[in-house]
Amino acid sequence: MNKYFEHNFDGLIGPTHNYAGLSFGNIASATNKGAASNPREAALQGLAKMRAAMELGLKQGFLPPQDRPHLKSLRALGFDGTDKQIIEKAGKTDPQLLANCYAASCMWTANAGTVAPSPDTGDGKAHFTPANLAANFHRSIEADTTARVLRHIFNDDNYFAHHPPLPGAMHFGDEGAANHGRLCESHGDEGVHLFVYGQDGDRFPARQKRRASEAVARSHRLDPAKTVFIEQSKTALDAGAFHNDVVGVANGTVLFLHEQSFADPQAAYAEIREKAPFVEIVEAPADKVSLDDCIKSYLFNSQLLTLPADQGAEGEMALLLPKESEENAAVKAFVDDTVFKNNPINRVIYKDVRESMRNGGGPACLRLRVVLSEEEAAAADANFILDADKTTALEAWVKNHYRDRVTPDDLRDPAFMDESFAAMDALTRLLQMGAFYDFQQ
Ligand code: SUG
Repeated sequence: MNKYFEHNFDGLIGPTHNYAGLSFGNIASATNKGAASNPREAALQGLAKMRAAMELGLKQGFLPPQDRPHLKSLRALGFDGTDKQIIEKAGKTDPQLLANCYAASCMWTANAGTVAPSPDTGDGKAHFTPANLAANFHRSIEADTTARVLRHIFNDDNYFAHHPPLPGAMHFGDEGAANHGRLCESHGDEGVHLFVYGQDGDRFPARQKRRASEAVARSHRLDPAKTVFIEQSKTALDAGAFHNDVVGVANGTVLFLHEQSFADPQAAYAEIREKAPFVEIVEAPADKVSLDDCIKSYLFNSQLLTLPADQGAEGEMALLLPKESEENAAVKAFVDDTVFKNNPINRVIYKDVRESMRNGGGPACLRLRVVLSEEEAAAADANFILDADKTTALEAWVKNHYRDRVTPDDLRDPAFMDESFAAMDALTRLLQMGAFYDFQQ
């Protein structure tokens, strides 16, 4: 029998990770605007999280960072001359635009795209749609390269179907897997897909459009009897849940979420229960954990991981949470209570991903889940599937090339661009990618 495994593809955090306050509606991003970042620590924290998942016996992959500063975007916006002149001109005339072109935001691979595994699709292939990320300029410039990265790693038409990012920009704003979850009895069984979209709140705009989710479900040839479209609550959006994965996560038979996640929770739960009768809904009541605590601690931006057969009982799950959840008394009490109660969540791991958290990205933001059969996994590019040795090699690459402090002023310094490109050049050699990035063309 062809066995299926969930592979988490984390974003390898790039050398230009910085705090530029670029994401309206993302409270951490706004709060930390202008602070000094530590890209080296950020990338090592990310790799340590990947190690922790591998130590649980889980399959771990990664997506490489994108080339930043993105000179191609700066050129398209009218900056010309040599690379150095482009940085200097942009730094003088529009430092905020330069910061947009410097963002390392592709690290949050939950926004790289939406994936439907082969048991769920009409043609039996795994389908990928890169997110257009139209809501924020710095994120919208990720889509083309993300499409290229996904095609590069999953490069076999027999197994993988790649769709282009949705057209129509904001009209079909699509933020990828951050607003999508899959319920199933086991990874290889046909799954039920939950697509969560938003309507603009009073305070913050919604990024994911219903029509975008519908288009992705159509392209992926999902069975309408196995898809649910759910409106996010405006209360959650306005509290800072700019993606639904800040207030809920689905894995296997479990939907783990805050009671104020959905606009009409009872109707949503009824449809989910009808389409996925096996579902177990584990809900945090607002009187135990406030939305504010959720957003500060990223309780629900945790990875809910089904443990392999030799690591636990059938269907047993571990919750991999950010440290901030351990430090919040109400959240910690709820997590302890959840583990104590009779449900599949039996183990808890707290990891330090603070550098990412300060830009509003927790453990779940940092990974794209790709369920693959053994055959499909063998068809994917092995350079992007991790083991302990490859992780050590990536750590050495980070230590060699990354700064431990980046401030807004550094973005104006062409030497920082040169360092970043040198790092990316070395990475493409390490991963045998050829001349892959725009700056290498
Ligand atoms: O899109 N932050 C990202 C965080 C994405 C988190 N992803 C998920 N929830 N899945 C965003 O808002 C901040 C960049 C800055 O301000 O420098 C940023 O892009």
